[in-house]
Amino acid sequence: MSRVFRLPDMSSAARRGSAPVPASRGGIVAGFLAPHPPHLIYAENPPQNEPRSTGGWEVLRWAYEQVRHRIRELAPDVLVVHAPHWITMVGHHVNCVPHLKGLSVEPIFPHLFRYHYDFRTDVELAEALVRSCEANGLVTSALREPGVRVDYATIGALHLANPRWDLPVVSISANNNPYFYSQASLDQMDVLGRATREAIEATGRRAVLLASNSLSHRHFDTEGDIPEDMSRERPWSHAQYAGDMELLEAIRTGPTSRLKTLVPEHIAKTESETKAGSLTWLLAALGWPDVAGDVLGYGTIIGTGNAVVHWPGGHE
Ligand code: 2X7
Ligand code: FE2
Repeated sequence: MSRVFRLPDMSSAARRGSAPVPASRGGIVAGFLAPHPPHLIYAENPPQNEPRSTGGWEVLRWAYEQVRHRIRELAPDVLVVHAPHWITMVGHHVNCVPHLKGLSVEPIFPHLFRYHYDFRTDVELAEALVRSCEANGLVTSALREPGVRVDYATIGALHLANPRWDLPVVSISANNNPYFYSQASLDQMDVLGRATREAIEATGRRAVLLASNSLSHRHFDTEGDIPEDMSRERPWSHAQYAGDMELLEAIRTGPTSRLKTLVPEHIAKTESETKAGSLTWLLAALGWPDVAGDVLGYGTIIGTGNAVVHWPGGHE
């Protein structure tokens, strides 16, 4: 048997001005590139997810074990996540609902991901982020309506980084127009990153940031009798793989300022999901630090490239 799939295309919108928010004692203690494909949670068989598997995609899941260990060592107050499948057409939205509980279903892979979530928002930081975005000139909206279903890219990164769900969360949407993509959109993520850092510092939080993005994003559109059949798993093309390796080599050697030009180039070569802006947001929030990223793992998922990467924050 084989199934046919289409992944959604993602892009984003235009840039506005900026104004600073005063800083205090908190800060970003780490940032992770934290890809969310539902296959990883499916493979792990957590009690929250309805489908059952026999495993698969182990190397990426082992990388996430290191992420969990590092987050525990850092003992942050909050996880802040930017995810490409919470798409908002007008402005950057911040989820300010105190308690999120419900069922998140992956629309293309419902046989892999039907996840029962139940977690808390750090409302004070979420509201501070809304104000900081506005002060930085971004079109911004606070989601305060309870009951809106949380997307699988937000849940995926959060579960994989912290399956205990014992930290509050601030979740940010991807301001995307799927019919428009330009450098200006990524420039706006630079402003969003700065606004995020300022809100974290103003509220005194020690925060870990999660950029919920896959890399190369062309993918196969069929799967085998069991989705975790790893004999079918390989890069969609050599060019996609080579594009990912070029980016990861630059990440591994640093400095991150090189990524300002390399990320858009990588998007043009590989249709990378980073065009939704999460990675640029993360690096901007970290202040484009003069360091290398620690690549903890790389693997393909239905042909897409996925890397788990750790960047240190300035406040360990
Ligand atoms: O959302 C995704 C993705 N980014 C990559 C691969 C497979 C499924 O979903
Ligand atoms: Fe995705």
